[in-house]
Amino acid sequence: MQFQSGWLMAICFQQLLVVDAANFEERCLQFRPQAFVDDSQLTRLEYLTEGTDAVFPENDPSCNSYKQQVKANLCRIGLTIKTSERSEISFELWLPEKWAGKRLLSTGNGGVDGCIIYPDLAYGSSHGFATLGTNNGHNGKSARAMLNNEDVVIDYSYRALHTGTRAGKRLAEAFYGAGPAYSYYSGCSLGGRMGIQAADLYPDDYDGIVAGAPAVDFNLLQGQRAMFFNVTGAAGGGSPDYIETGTWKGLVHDEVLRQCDGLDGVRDGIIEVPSRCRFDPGTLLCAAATRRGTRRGTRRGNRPPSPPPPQSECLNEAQVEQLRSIYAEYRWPNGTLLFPRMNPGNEIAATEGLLAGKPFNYSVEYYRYEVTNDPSWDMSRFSFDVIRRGERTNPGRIRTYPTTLQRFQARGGKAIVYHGGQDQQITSFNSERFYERLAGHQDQEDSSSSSSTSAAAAAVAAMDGWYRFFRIAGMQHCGGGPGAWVFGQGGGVAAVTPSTSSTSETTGDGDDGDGDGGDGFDPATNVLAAAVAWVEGGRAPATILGTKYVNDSVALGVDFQRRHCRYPQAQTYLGGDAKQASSWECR
Ligand SMILES: [Ca+2]
Repeated sequence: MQFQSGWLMAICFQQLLVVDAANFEERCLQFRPQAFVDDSQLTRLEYLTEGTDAVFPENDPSCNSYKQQVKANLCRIGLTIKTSERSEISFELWLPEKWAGKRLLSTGNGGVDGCIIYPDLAYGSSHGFATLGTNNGHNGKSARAMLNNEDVVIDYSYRALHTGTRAGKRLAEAFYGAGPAYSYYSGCSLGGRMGIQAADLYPDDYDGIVAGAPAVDFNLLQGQRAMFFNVTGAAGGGSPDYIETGTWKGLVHDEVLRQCDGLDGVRDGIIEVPSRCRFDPGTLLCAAATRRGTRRGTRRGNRPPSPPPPQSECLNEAQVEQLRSIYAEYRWPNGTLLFPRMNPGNEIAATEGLLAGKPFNYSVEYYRYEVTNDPSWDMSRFSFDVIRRGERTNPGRIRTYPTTLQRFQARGGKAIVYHGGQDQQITSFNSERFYERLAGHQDQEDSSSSSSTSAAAAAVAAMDGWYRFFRIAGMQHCGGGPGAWVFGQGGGVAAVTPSTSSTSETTGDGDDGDGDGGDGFDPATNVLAAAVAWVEGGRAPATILGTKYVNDSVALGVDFQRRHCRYPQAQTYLGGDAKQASSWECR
């Protein structure tokens, strides 16, 4: 074990709060959380031991989750908390017996959910965080509860999280006898947006925020995601030029990789720097075949023209035009940008959603229950007008596209943002754009600088002090994909991060000193540990070493690791074995 993190060791040995098991169980069962939170009702109070299941049979069936194995001894608290006369949240707080570092972790939600992400509660509490989650103000995976109820929309936008966080801090203080020393947030997708929104509206809520694939500029994002269906047409024979799923996964994906995979020097299915990939679908046009068929038909007169070649080999002009629209920036009729372009290389996963030839469910729910309050709204009514309406009404202030997070920055908050380069739900180019937006509003210390290059460098340096954005090459939406996508961004496989000391890669970071070393909670490989090291020790992450397991199975062992670069640095291949992290460098 290394002791370079002595500062943290010292803090943690002081603050690690351990109560003997019998006392802890008794204290848990005698605790009256509802006495400490206004307008709350107790729904669950139990002591759970490591390895047993937390069950939640009342969870909405659409959440498709009824139990979660806990990974530490803990006190599980469930409350409902009223947020207005016509809205409430379901709230869970898992208080571990070993409260490492007196830390609180709030977790986010996804999509248009109403589902507590229990694997994240298990993950946080396994590392000693008092960890909370809420149902974000409604139950299940539909936004129907928002119909004509702005309070439910407000909960979904920001109030459920803020209410839960406030309750979590209060309850931790009441239970442990001392309030949290540090508060963190971790969430992805809608949850990434929730983290950014919290930094904007409630900058004191968190010291450290880990925000993945944030759904910022939310109203226009919903418009952009709705658009794909109108371009692809309907699956199942509904549209003559519909591109079949098999064609997307085969012909189109292969051609994207043929054009772009090798740009980084290694053909491995990973497009390291997506901004360098400008996919040209023109190569897929059945031009030669079509012309041959036409000539033959004309010259020989009485012989029918050849049938068009199958879609698995090439595409007709309408289909190629379709691809041009899909891979292009989405623009308003006047040509200004509405939303950045889709990530090339995401096709295999995108056929499950944006490219499925079906209306994109999250967008439909948003227009029905948040924008128009009309449950009969469907994609036949989709237009630039309804996108404008969403942007104008900005339901529940959900837009989340600030030009600055100055208050969060000023109070010393740290944000780590990550986004997969082959994301099939929210384009990573949106996170690049958001970084530039924030960077453009940095106060420049050297205002006399006449060089735009040095001004840009100064802006990046200023951003590095509080906001770092990591492009996760080859990752899909929040996880999965051909890249090294495991780095502690959430529960499940993503939580199983190896320690640097247990791999061939040694960066000198060693154990993070959280008192339970050797569990992989290492700032070099784990983004949540990196946030802790940054907030509590001032050690900002330069890179994040991601891990790819063989077939994404932890049991099969590590396939390879790669360091993810912080924007605007880009992954650069140096040569040698591409599966060695040392064969790459961020420049
Ligand atoms: Ca590559």
